[in-house]
Amino acid sequence: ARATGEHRRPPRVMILALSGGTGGAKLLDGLSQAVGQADLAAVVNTGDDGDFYGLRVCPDLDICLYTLAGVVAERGWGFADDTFRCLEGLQTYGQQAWFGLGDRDLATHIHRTVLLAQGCSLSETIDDLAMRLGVEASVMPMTDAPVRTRITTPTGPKTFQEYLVRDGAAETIDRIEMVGIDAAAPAPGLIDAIESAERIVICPSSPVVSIGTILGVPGVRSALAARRADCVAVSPIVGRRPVEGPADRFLAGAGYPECSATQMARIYADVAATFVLDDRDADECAAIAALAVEPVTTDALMPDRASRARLASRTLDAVGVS
Ligand code: FO1
Repeated sequence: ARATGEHRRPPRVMILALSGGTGGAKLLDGLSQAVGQADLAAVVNTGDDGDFYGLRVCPDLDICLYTLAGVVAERGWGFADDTFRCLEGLQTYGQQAWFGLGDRDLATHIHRTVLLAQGCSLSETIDDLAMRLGVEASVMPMTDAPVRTRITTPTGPKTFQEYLVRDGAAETIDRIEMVGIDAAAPAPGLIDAIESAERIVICPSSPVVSIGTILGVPGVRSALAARRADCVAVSPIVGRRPVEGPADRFLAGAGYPECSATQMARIYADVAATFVLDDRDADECAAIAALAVEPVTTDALMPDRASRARLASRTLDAVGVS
């Protein structure tokens, strides 16, 4: 198999979304319900990527692809109804098996690794996976270069997945680094997509280790800042707590003093002129407005597919798309 990219239409991106894994993918699903996949593009964090048993695994990209393909498991990652026979076998052979790679999911990583070995770029492999999974939205990695998030705790440096999954995000963080980011170029088409999108949505993913990593790719933050008026960010923090994952630990590890919607709006103030936050945090609107960011309140939780579509519509409405 070779990635052809033949299914790609000429880019006519209407909505460009910046996303990490689970929380971001839920809003991507909402956006795809609101505008249709043909008018949706997503740029996705690759700092969580890693190699397991010689296979390239791209958790955030796969979560976004599986969600848009309608095959994601209920828990938000991996394939629905997957089995773990291969992982059990690996355990029998004394291999580490703390990262939950299901049998069907492994086919994705094997196929991607085969394509990479044939000389395809990461973008080409994602195009191919998207086409074969029936995803019509344009999904791209933030970069084709290897960028890896390194988390240093009192017990030493770890990969992102070692910190989050193997060690359960139990430790405080001393340092967060995006190894390789200074030498990384934006993925082909990314800067064009930022320049030509009608509106840009920053999904409710971690501002440090998901969106922060995308913004750290040289050239991305400044391209986005030029589109500030058309860019809206959605808060991943509700009631001073992360909706999912240990975003508070990552914020503290990156040196941000508080975990609040206002802190999110402050982090994005140079790139997003509009900020969607939860009704419960309406008392923060004045502080957000003081940043020259327009606060828009709504129910920002997404417990089901209908609420994803509703939040997506409200978010687009906040930047004049109805
Ligand atoms: N998250 C877990 O909490 N435990 C796992 O075993 C796990 C396996 C896994 C396999 C493939 C994949 O694409 C994602 C997976 N995730 C797992 C999710 C992932 O660790 C994180 O949610 C993202 O990296 C954060 O966005």
